Amino acid sequence: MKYEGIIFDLDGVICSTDEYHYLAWKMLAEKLGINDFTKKDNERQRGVSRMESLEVVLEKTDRKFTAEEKLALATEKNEYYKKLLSQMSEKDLSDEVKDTLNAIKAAGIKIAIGSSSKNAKFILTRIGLINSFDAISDGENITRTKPDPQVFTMAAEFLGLEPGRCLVVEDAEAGIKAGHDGGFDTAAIGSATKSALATYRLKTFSDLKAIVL
Ligand code: B16
Ligand code: MG
Repeated sequence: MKYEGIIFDLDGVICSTDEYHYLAWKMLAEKLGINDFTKKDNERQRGVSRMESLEVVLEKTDRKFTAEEKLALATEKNEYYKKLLSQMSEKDLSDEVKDTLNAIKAAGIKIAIGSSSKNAKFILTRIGLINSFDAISDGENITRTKPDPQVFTMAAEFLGLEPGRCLVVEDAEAGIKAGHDGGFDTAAIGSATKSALATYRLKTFSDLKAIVL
């Protein structure tokens, strides 16, 4: 087996919560009178922390905010985001993702989540995957978000594997850099395929099977 463990990013890889992040930031932007927050701006928010994501929005206004006000804005965005998440169910997990994860597990390969999000366990519960992974490394156990490798090195540690034995699957350029800098091979999907650092590029999630099985 080429890899003993696969570490999956969550938002934009396992499920489409990346779209909800975008919608929630757009709601906040519009409340601040910023009407030109676009998907292109949102690309820079993939994988990075909530507070860094807020700065991407605030670059688009001349208004100045104190640290306390910024915290309140990030909390407000998270409330919009959680409202969108609470409407999710097992129907938001695609058959392609479910079948691919099952095939990887059946081959005896360990699987983990490596997500910057503090909402990761809530999302996994909504889509019925909370008990499906051998380890979960997320925004609750890290001090630095992607592009720092910490979330992935901790996931590998939780699996009891060396980074060189694991593959990281990511939709964010920041996540590919994190995987690369942590000594992992990486499989890029979606916008992360632009990254020159990716080991593999997936057209669709199930392409993983040809790489790892
Ligand atoms: P939260 P991932 C990341 O999740 C998102 O891509 C990123 O846009 C977000 O800012 C970050 O989680 C923190 O999320 O506000 O929910 O704690 O892609 O690493 O699964
Ligand atoms: Mg992601």
